[in-house]
Amino acid sequence: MSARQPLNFMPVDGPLAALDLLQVSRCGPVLQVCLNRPAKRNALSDALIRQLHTAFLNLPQDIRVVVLSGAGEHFCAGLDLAELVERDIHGAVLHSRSWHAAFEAIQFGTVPVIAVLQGAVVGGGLELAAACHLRVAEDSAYFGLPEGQRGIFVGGGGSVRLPRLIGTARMMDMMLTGRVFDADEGERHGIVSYRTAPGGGLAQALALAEKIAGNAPMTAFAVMHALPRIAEQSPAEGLFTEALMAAVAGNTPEAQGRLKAFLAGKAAKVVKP
Ligand code: 1HE
Repeated sequence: MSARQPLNFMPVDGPLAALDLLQVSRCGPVLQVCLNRPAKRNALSDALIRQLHTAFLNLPQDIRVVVLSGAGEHFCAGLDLAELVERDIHGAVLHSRSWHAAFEAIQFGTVPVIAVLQGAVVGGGLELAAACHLRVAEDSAYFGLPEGQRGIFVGGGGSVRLPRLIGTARMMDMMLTGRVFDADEGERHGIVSYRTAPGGGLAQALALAEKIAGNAPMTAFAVMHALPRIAEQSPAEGLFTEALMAAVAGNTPEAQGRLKAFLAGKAAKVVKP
């Protein structure tokens, strides 16, 4: 972890500092939340899920982007299998719902979240990555859903988010055959938004975070909250929701200021890559 941590990240105070399974630090408007159970490959225990939920419900108000990472060689080995045994049916439903609540706080929280992925991104780890808004993968990353082999099913929102990301047929293949995708395949299939060399994930995520932090907060809100909902609506409803969201976003003082700046020749043009 320390090799990946730029020097200008500072520890945080308050409730986030008390979370012993996460390492939370900040650099200006960017908060880094790092899963910190490397000895267990960042497996998601009940306590770690609770701490993730707490972290995303208590983001400092001046934070504009979160970078979610995992300490060590692997992003996350998924559900802590040591805790799976001895759970009755009611307990299992509540357990899955606790993941849903925590991951909802990520996907539909206050700021965009960029996941930095290396090594294993499997089972619940892939479900967690799917709840984030962008995914940066180092070359070492690989993606699997070993639930099929373990005799269980996804329970962290994977059946809702992953088909939308990679397609139902591909998810069926992963769960039925244990197929694992490497970073190239993950990129081709839509899991990975950006690829980097080993050790480059955090720097890439920070460069993206800087761009995102420069956006108008209402635009970030519209992208996070309106866009996925519109995608689930009928075209007629979607267009109506879009019109309302566009009117709200366009009438903020910040939008007005940005439009005037462009017209005065004071804002960046769109540049061909
Ligand atoms: C664990 C877990 C875990 C590692 N729960 N303890 N997830 C899986 O089925 C993936 C299971 N894990 C693995 O396949 C491998 O551990 C990895 C490929 C992730 C990493 O391999 P490696 O060789 O680097 O580590 P390791 O030696 O296998 O594991 C190191 C330790 O972490 C070891 O414990 P130790 O006490 O013997 O040192 C492992 O037991 C422990 N460990 N992964 C508990 N997952 C809401 S539903 C979601 C459903 C799912 O996520 S199912 C998928 C579960």
